[in-house]
Amino acid sequence: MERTLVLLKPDSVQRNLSGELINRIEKIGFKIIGLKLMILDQTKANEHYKEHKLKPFFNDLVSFITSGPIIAIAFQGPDCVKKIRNIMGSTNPSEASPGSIRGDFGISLSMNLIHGSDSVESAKRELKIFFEESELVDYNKNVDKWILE
Ligand code: D4T
Repeated sequence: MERTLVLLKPDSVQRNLSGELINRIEKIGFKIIGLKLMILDQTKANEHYKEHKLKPFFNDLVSFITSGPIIAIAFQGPDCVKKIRNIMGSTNPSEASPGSIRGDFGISLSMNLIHGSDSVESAKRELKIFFEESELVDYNKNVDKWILE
């Protein structure tokens, strides 16, 4: 079953939006299989954002993501990578559609609330940064039969 990494960034935690954002994703039917609150260290932040290493905003990005607690969540479900990216909305909140997370709650490009892996390959790489395989819990719910075909 497909898995993805979601990060609730420091702005979400500080603005008391964690529950709201988790709720939006959970209500789709995606299952939390791992969850932890942490302050990300520089090494993990660099590793997570390594594709942006040469971008002009890289240092600010790492400073922001390490500036306070984040919540890392592993979600599981069919097409969860694409679907979660869709409900997050565009990277820049001013271009994000109403109804999307960034459209409804964001203004700032750097403080854009949430990260979601952008492909199945990225998800596999990123999940390893935040979770040991043994920390991911695969389990059944009775409601699965109403959600999963
Ligand atoms: P993340 O990776 O945080 O889920 O965001 P996106 O996948 O939607 O967007 P991204 O990888 O292009 O950018 C990563 C991160 O950098 C911030 N950012 C981005 C920034 O501060 N300035 C910029 O000009 C851009 C393009 C926002 C998200």
